[in-house]
Amino acid sequence: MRHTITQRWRWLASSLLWGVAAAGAPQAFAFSEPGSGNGLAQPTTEVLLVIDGAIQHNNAPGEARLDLNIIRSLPAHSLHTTTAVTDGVRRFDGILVRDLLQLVGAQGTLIEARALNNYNVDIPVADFNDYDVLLATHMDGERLLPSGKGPFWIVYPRDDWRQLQDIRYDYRWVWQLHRITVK
Ligand SMILES: Nc1nc2c(c(=O)[nH]1)N[C@H]1C(S)=C(S)[C@@H](COP(=O)(O)O)O[C@H]1N2
Ligand SMILES: [Mo]
Repeated sequence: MRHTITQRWRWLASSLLWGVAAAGAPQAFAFSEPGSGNGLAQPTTEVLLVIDGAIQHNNAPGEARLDLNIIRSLPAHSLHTTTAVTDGVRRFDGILVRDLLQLVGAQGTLIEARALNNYNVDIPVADFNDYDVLLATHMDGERLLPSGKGPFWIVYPRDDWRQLQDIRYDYRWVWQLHRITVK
């Protein structure tokens, strides 16, 4: 991406200001307050997923605000599976939910996954250790959009495991995911 001269100067000026603020008044600096930023990058584009609850790493008071850049910093993973709501085998791309939970230092045994349409469900964290469950960003190479199943869809490797071919797992396939609370 190309930036105008003005954008560059603005960036430089604000970097310098932040630098001075950090050097001059470290005690009063927001990022040094406990709970308002430890070890997690700040989002630089639209925040698409917020994780709160029992997490060790955050970038805002009590929560991790994640944009696509932060999410894409985790290893890419893909799987092929049929789903309950589409025809045939689909390819999904994204990241592993367990990598996401590790990124924020999740401590709990359950996650509450919440969707844009207010659907919500508790999912045992054990699922993500037992199976390569995806936080899917793409289906068949197309970005999942909020008007469909996006911005994120929790996708189980259903076709690889007989035990996942069950209604108890189907309702954990949360689409339009936008918030996770670790409990
Ligand atoms: N965002 C969102 N995700 C959701 C749902 C929902 O209503 N909204 N329904 C769940 C349920 S109950 C099931 S069984 C699966 C499959 O969806 P289906 O009810 O359309 O077959 O998606 C799950 N994910
Ligand atoms: Mo369902």
